[in-house]
Amino acid sequence: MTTEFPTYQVLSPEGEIIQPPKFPLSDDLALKILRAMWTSRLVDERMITLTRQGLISFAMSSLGEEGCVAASAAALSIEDWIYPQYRENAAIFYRGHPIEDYVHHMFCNGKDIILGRQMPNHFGSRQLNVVTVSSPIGTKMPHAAGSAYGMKLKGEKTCTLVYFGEGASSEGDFHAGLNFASVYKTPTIFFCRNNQYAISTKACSQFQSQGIVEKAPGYGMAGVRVDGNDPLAVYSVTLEARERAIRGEGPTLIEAMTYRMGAHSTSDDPSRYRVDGELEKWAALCPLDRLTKYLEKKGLWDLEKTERLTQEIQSEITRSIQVAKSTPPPPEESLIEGVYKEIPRRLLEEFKEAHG
Ligand SMILES: Cc1ncc(C[n+]2csc(CCOP(=O)(O)OP(=O)(O)O)c2C)c(N)n1
Ligand SMILES: [Mg+2]
Repeated sequence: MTTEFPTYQVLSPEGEIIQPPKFPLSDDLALKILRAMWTSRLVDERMITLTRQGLISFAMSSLGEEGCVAASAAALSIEDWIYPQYRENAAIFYRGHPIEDYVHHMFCNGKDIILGRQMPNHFGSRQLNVVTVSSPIGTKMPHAAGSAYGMKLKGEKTCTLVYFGEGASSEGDFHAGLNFASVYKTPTIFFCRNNQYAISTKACSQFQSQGIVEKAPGYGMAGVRVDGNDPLAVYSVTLEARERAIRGEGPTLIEAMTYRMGAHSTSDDPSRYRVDGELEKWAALCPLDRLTKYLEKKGLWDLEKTERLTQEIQSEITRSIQVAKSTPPPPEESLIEGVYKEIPRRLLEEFKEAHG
């Protein structure tokens, strides 16, 4: 990596403060981040098991990336809009999204807020200002720039944050989103999770630049590279980017260096392309262990607390799965409703023909 964009780090892998952060994280928020990280980790694990049991069709995991997601979400205000790519359920859990609602969505049943109109793992929440995931990669970047421009025009003191993987930077929407945001100085945070892979494509085959943050000067915007497995560092740089946005100084590109420790999705087998020793190296840098050690050193956490918290989350997941299993599928009419103000005659005819 170049020296122009060194990797900002606050915590060592052993949870020691290496340098005090510019924006310190309060103990309350650190504990809230830890809970969101555990929720994400355990929910993902159980959803993957459900795919193997044939109960749901698809799941993705944020294993190893929960730290950068929960800590960046913690730096925002609830009025700020979040645009997830898909590996960011820690952000919606941080905002208080109930596990049960998430599980209904994964089952695509009648209580799924999008009524099964998308694949599982396309979560979102209107109340929590988290825009639903959509499958085409990169499409959220112009949306985040545009809606932030709207906030600016209305004089609101809010911003948007869009998450994306390093692979998404190869899409035209990346350029369109960053350029628009920079030209119009929109209050947008472009948060890249550089987890080293886009499915099986390694980052070094994805772009010739050193990384993603090197592109920030080209767009004339602020950029920072951060250790994505260091929640204290991520919180600090995201809060700084938010303050810059609210002051009217425009967008920031954050590149969080992390690693996708799980498979891309339940349709992927990473053993076919992972480099030997890589997983072990990153496992030693696990953000959940790092934050836990930091809190233990402060006397705020211990093994018993971990056991209590994980049991509480597990039983909530189990209860949610039971409810979701016995919830009926979405009404058939939802196939044609919710898009047009008035359902076109042709669609109605097709629906009647199919459903007698
Ligand atoms: C426009 C588009 N092209 C290709 C795909 C297939 N696809 C889904 S995820 C993915 C990889 C994205 O990698 P990255 O942005 O690094 O995110 P990560 O999965 O690593 O979190 C690809 C190519 C897609 N969904 N949309
Ligand atoms: Mg990636």
